[in-house]
Amino acid sequence: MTPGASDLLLVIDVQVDFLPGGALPVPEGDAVVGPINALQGRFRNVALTQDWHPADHVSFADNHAGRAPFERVALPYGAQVLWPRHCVQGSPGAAFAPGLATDRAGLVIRKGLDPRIDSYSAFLEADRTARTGLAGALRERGITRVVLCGLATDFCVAWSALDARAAGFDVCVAADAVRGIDVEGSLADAWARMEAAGVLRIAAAEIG
Ligand code: VGL
Ligand code: ZN
Repeated sequence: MTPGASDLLLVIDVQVDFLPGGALPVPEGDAVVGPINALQGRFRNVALTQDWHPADHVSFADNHAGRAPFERVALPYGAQVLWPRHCVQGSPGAAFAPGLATDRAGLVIRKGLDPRIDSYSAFLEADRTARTGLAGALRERGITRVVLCGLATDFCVAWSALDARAAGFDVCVAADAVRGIDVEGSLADAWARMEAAGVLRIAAAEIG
């Protein structure tokens, strides 16, 4: 694939709290930074996302009495995994990973701002109703294909990829520029759901 004017690299949640040593570390999360920086140089259009939660966010286990991280709770919009407190707005853990190139991004989108609703997806919050505006912004820029990379494969990358498909974009995931959390088989599930939706798995070396 040779990226052109209608292709966008969408870099999901490469933030301090998702790196080893962070609040919600993704195994080998730091390994995506180098490949993503290299990929950015091949795209004219780059967008970055940040998970960006208020302190009272519903996804934080410590906001639910007697609950522990990685347990599931039922919320009005469905089942929610409870997470360690992470990516609190303006905190050091919410910052982009040190070393991640950010200068070429034309768009930075923050998600998960509503205290009552989680948002793994860069397009649509977990209530499946509230929109971030990303789909419209990409359409206005003439984007037809989205290539995803970043963290975590089985949550924010997968949900964003599926919603990009649902919004009518062609979608690829750069398989060696993502890493997963893998809670109870979530990684294999995510790849299966993406494949079924027509999301293409591509190696970073095939892009350029
Ligand atoms: C993410 C869990 C909670 C992610 C964000 O970026 O994949 N995962 N918040
Ligand atoms: Zn989050």
